[in-house]
Amino acid sequence: MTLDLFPDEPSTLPAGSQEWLGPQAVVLRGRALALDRDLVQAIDTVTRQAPFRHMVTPGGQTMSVALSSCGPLGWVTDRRGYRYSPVDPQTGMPWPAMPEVLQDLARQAASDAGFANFEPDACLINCYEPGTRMGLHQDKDERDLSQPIVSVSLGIPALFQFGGLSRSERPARVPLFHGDVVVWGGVDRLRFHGILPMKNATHPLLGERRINFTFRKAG
Ligand code: MD3
Ligand code: FE
Repeated sequence: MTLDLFPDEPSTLPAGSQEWLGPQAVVLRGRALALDRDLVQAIDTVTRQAPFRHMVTPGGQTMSVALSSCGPLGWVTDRRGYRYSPVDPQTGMPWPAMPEVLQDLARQAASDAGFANFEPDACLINCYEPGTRMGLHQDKDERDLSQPIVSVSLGIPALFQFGGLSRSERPARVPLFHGDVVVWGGVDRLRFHGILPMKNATHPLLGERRINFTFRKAG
């Protein structure tokens, strides 16, 4: 028999491997695995204060993905548009503080990927259930687009779409698993991207959910 050193990861994608999706976009497989329990604790702490909610886009569509945020700025959308806000519109309170475990992970991962001194001021937390999706979009609401974005995936797997600088370019499909971290910056920062409709699955820590953190320097 063979010993499974990485029971949470498919054997073809060993924890610790790096996959470059572009000149300045890299998947760090399993980079957050050892922290997973602390990260789940951080989700609970944040979402007790700023519960997951389904926001409405300027076009009037309710998002299938539920969102929360922590840190000095949070991302919000309503009929008036997309923006970063220092307060949670649902409570009128500042967003919860960014837990240290999240801040440290984001800084470390950015630095591993070649982006020194990343200081995120916004952490969006997306919650996906089976059937939910995030359509192709660009992230361009941040003030300084020279700053990277760090993303951390937990829970059930997703198929990520990684496109080009125009919507018409056919996107590549990249599976993202529990514990994967991705860093995007520089020439890859404005690529169109999305998440295909989530398949049914269950994860031992998170049940029928996928949680994705994205760390940004928004202000
Ligand atoms: C590529 N979230 O919150 S994270 C988002 O898995 C978002 O929840 C997806 O897209 C998710 O805006 C994907 C990966 C990601 C984030 C930002 C990017 C990929 C990116 C910015 C530029 C290019
Ligand atoms: Fe995005």
